[in-house]
Amino acid sequence: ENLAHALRRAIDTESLHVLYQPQTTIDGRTVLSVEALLRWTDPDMGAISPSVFVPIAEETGLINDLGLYVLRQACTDARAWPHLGLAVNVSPTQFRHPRFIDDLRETLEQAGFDPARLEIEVTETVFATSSPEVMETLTRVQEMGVRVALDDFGVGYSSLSYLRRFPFDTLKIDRSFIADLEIGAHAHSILSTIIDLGEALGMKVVAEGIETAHQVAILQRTNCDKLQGFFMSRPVPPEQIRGVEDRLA
Ligand code: G
Ligand code: G
Ligand code: MN
Ligand code: NA
Repeated sequence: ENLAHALRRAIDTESLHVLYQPQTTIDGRTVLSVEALLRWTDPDMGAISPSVFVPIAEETGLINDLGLYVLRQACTDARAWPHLGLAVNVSPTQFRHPRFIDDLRETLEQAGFDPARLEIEVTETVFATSSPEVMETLTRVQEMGVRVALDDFGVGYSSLSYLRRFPFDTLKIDRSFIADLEIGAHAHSILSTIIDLGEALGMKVVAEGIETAHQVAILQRTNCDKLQGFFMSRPVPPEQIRGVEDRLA
């Protein structure tokens, strides 16, 4: 309740900010795109994680304004890196909102942003209700020239059935599969099999949560397309992106 009010105020006063985490080639040296990650620091409560306030925004109907705020901010910031793609998280409720397609189109037009640079990331909970509307929205997003990534792939109940039914452009393998590389005996086989599955279905595959040079070395021997994780770069403010590119190269 209090948190919802504070969040409403933060949206209205534009006091939320967006960090960007690079997604690189599999040698970890060339930045190809960035993922926008929302941050909220309340003057009284301090830093509040999106894993806390996004669910609140979903419950209180603030999610559409919040989602548009991020999209607008990210499209504006990303003008400074015309050579990079931009990934933006879209919550399930926002994706299913009847206005989502119109809002997305208007935001891109107003920002003068090339839809081909944008990829939205959705989690599989969106597809749990296999309504015709969800497929319709997915199709219309793609017709606009915007790509769609399935985020946190592999941790849900029926990940494989969603892959079969929905034509995602990109598969983002959940970071737990990367973390498992250090411990699980079969982790390597599971990971490379997921990557090959994505490739076979014509999708780009992104491995997230890369934290060590050892993990980079393993991923380099697979068909994975992009890496993302703290080892290359933590999420950074927009003015630091150029510096990260220079450091990695
Ligand atoms: O960046 P961090 O690891 O704190 O993010 C925690 C969770 O919040 C992740 O699941 C991430 O996808 C989500 N998240 C971060 N930024 C956004 C955003 O702008 N919109 C939505 N819907 N989720 C976000
Ligand atoms: O659910 P989603 O993939 O959108 O979540 C992105 C979140 O993952 C961000 O909040 C980001 O801070 C976090 N993240 C990014 N890279 C790493 C990493 O290498 N390790 C861990 N533990 N978290 C990461
Ligand atoms: Mn994401
Ligand atoms: Na993820």
